[in-house]
Amino acid sequence: MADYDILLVNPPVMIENKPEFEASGVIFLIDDIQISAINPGILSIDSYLKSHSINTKIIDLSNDNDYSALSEEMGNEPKMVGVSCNSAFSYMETLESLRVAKEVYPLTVTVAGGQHIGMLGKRIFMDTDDLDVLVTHEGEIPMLKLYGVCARNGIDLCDIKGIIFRDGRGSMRETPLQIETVDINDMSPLDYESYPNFRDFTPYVEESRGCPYRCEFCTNYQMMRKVRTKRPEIFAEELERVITLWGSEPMYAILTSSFGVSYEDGLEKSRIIGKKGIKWTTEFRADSQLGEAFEELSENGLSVCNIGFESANEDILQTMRKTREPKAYIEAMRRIAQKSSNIKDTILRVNFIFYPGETPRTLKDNIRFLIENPVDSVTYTPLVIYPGTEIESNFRRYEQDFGSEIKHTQFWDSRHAHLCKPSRFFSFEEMLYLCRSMEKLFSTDEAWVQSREYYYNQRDPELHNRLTKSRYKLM
Ligand code: B12
Repeated sequence: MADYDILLVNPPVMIENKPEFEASGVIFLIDDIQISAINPGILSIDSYLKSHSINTKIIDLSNDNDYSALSEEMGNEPKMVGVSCNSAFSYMETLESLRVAKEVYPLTVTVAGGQHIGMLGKRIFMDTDDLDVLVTHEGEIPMLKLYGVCARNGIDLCDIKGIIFRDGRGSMRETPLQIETVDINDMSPLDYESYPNFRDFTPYVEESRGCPYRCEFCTNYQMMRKVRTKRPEIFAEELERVITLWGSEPMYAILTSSFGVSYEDGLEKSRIIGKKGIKWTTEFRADSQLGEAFEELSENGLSVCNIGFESANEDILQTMRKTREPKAYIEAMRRIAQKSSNIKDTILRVNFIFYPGETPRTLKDNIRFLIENPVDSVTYTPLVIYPGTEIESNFRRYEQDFGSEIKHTQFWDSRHAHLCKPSRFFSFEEMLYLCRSMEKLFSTDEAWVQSREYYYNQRDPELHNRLTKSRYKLM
């Protein structure tokens, strides 16, 4: 009798190999502080399976330096082990977790899924023999069906949509992709207490899933397709439960690709949070109508407002497919920055990407924008090209048009994600230095630190000091 039937694993981060160089403040995790966020995909799958009376267990290795907890926690041969790979920075570690699982129990069915690995598709099977099934998109329904097949000792996986597996003869099989997604309003509530040491992580409520926009550099549209928003009353119930578990002290993350895709809905949810008197953070687009309600969001406790602005240059915005109306988009960002200058209680953090096609003129536009419209904190990251994004297939054109070049190094190649030389005007190294310098020049020290604290274990008493030190860490 197994201790549990399905073990779900959040693997370690970047312990297999380290980058050959460092870039801007956020692409690489700071050496001595590990990101401390619940893996929301794992928790969602776990809660969904439990609601179907399946015995599951989560282990989180994201702050570990080895896999010993995995071999120790395998129990009496679970039927399935599911490993989540939501970023390239845990890819090698996902492969190793699969290897450890197979080594301990060769007959256990290994499954992987997540934002990074799902988009890799068949390519993953070239990197490992230890994976039985890859779930390419959302995991709740495929995991339930896979369990059904395993529990019956069945072998026919072909009825499960959106999976890739090796059949009995070792050939690769891919089932038709017709994404089956859960209704996030109808799912039983997340079982946060199942997540080991959940109080050490940032509390969160999932507000919506999916994104209607199709930015060239993002996987979300490919991965989730439909946007699904949680109804305010369901959101309120979940928030209530989370606050009961974590209390009102920590900063809460409201998880979404873009908060309040519908303006009224977003505003209503902010009022719900406001009544609870907690601090919270979320992200929305520069042209979201919510920008107009910035004062009210702040009064409702929004403490760190992330805006995925990406660029103040119209051509770059169009290359990215961020917007079809770049002028209006930049103006909307300007209005948010101006509103924010009169508001003390909310840190405005604005994200930029150093993109293929940048020239001195495009960079000057960003510098001019930030001088004219100071914000509290800036995140300036080189583009990372992830599998499954449209830019992955468009890149050849950028090589010709802009002189962009993929940077091949052992670290990035092994993880199937890539940095690039952006254009014939900027070398790779110049880009890295410029990104880091832009963050230093246009963020205040205090806001830069405060806008990152919630990524990490908020109960760590030394966290603030260590983050402050890392801001000026030399490359
Ligand atoms: C919120 C968020 C964060 C938060 C974490 C939130 C928290 N827990 O509090 C923070 C800010 C901490 C964060 C950090 C990082 N993030 Co982030 N993050 C997101 C974001 C915006 C939303 C994630 C979300 O809400 N998911 C909701 C859940 C339900 O969906 P899900 O995680 O995809 O899970 C589903 C499927 O993927 C699948 N699945 C997942 N695991 C498994 C496992 C199995 C076995 C199966 C079958 C299926 C399966 O099923 C799940 C349920 O349907 C996504 C982009 C997006 N819109 O999704 C980026 C995203 C995941 N992040 C990304 C990155 C790069 C990072 C960082 C590396 C950034 C950095 N430089 O520091 C770090 C790494 C963190 C880490 N520990 O590895 C990238 C990953 C791209 C890639 N291919 O590598 C994404 C896709 C954004 C992008 N650039 O396009 N992130």
